Amino acid sequence: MLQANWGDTLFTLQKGDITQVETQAVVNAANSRLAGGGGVDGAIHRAAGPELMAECREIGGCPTGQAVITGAGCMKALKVIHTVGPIYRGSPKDAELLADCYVNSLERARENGLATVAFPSISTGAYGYPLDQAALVALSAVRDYLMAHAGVFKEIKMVLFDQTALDAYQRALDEL
Ligand code: AR6
Repeated sequence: MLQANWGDTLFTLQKGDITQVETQAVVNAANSRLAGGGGVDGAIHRAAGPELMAECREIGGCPTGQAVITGAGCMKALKVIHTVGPIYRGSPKDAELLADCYVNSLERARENGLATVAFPSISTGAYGYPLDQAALVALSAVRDYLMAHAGVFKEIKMVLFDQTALDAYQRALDEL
């Protein structure tokens, strides 16, 4: 399955580069200093230009599991929502913090009246969260939020960078 309808919101899985996706809000998998880095964070900062780093510097940081919002520099999106995933340790706290990332990002989007949001697979690169487990946590958190906030969003997309990630999220969606 590549899509679902949760609380009147279309939820889709797609493969691609999140900086190229049509969406009002792009979620970034940042670090707690909002200092930029590799992976999707690096790609978003490259696409947005230096304005994004200037805004991040002004905010200063973001605790794990929380989310902050900035402009999107020269990207087509209106806003970037920076969230900080947990570094995977294999403790029960990991799933809680990862779910918080999705919930708090959706909260920032809702507060700012953004109807479409694109997420990357948070914590599954440099932060080492096993893909299959992360996919289940991500999808249940998004599903529960959308069911509890019916009609708030038009579309939520998960943008997976490669086929392995897309397959893992597809399996998780079938399992839910
Ligand atoms: N579009 C969509 N997904 C992408 C893209 C892209 N352009 N590029 C990479 N991914 P990661 P994390 C996927 O490491 O694990 C940074 O240095 C990638 O294949 O970007 O949360 C930050 O500054 C993987 O599946 O984020 C932090 O220090 C997923 O995005 C740290 O890494 C997440 O991988 C955060 O680590």
